[in-house]
Amino acid sequence: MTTLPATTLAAVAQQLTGGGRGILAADESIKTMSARLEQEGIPASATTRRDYRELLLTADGLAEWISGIILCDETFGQDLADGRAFPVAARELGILPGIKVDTGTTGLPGQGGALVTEGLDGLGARLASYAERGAAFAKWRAVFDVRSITPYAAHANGHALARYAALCQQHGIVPIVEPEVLCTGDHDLDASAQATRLALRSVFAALDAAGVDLSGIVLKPNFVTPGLDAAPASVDDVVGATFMVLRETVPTAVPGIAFLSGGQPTEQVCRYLADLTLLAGRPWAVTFSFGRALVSAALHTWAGQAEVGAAQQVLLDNCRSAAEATR
Ligand code: 5MM
Repeated sequence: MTTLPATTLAAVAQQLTGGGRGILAADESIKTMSARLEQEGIPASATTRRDYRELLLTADGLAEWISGIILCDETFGQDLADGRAFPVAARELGILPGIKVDTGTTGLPGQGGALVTEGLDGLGARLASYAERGAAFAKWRAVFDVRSITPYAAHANGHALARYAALCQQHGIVPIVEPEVLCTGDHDLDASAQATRLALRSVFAALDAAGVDLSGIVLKPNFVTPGLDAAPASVDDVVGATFMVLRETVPTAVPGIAFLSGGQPTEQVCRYLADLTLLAGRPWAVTFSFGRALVSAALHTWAGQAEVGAAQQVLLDNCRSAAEATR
C-alpha cells in the first residue's frame, strides 16, 4: 500500500479546483446511464455507454475547461476506440481521472425514508487497484432529502464519508466528499439551508474524528436553493444562503469546493458560481463538478445525429461557460 505525502494530495486537490477549470461528472451508474440513453432513444449497452463517454472525453480542447473527469467502474475499465484505457487517455489529454467508489444508497431503518450510502466493504483493495490503474481522485455521494434528513442519517452518512475519505488518502487518492441535499420538493430556501447545514456539520465532525487531512480533499456540495416545486429565489438570495452555510460549516483548511448542479439549468448554476466566485472573503477556491448541467444537451444532440462533432461542441460550450464563471 502506498501512502503519498500530504503535499501531493493537496496539490491534486488544488489542481482539481483552482486554475479556472472544473470537474466533469460522467460517473452515472450503469442503471442511470442506461436509462438516460434509452430516454434519448439510444439502445443501452456497454458499447453505447463507452461510445458516449469517449465522445465526452475526446471533445477537442476539453482540458482547457476541465481539470478532472469522474468515471464509474465500467468506464474506468474500458478502452477508447484507439485502444487506450480511459484513465490513461484522460491523463494524456491533460485531465485527471477519478473514480466513483460508492455502491449506491439503501434505506436507514426507523429514519422515515432517509438513506445511507454503501460501499465500504473491501474499499481499501478496490482503491489500491484504482490507484495502480491511474486514479488521481475518487468520489462518494451521500444523498439527503430535505423532508427526511435526520440527525442520525446525517451522522451515519458523515461516518461513511469519513471512512471513505481516510481510506482514499491512505492510498494516495484525493477524496471528493459529496453530501448532496436534493433540490426536489417544494421546500423553501431556509429549509434547504437548515438541511445543508446539518449535513455539512456532520460530515466535518466525522472527517475530523477520522483524522482526514482537509488540505487533501475536495468538497462537492449543493447550492442552497428552494425546492424545484417552490417559488424560486433570487440569485442574490441563493448565493447569500449558500455562502452563509458554507462559511459556518466548512473549515478554511479545505482548498476547494466543487458544486454539483442538482439537475438545475446550466445558465442558472453558472450564474450562482460566477457570483460566488466574486464574493470577498471567500477562503476556498470554488468551481464546478457538474453532471447534467454539462452533458444533458450533448447527449440529446448525439441522439439526434450520428456524428459526434455537434454533441462535442455543445459539451465544450457548457464547460466553457462553467469554467468562465470561476475565472
Ligand atoms: C453523474 O451522476 C453521478 C452518479 O449518479 P448515480 O450513481 O445515481 O447514477 C452523480 O453522483 C453526480 O456526480 C452528482 O449528482 C452531480 O451531478 P449533477 O447532475 O447533480 O450535477
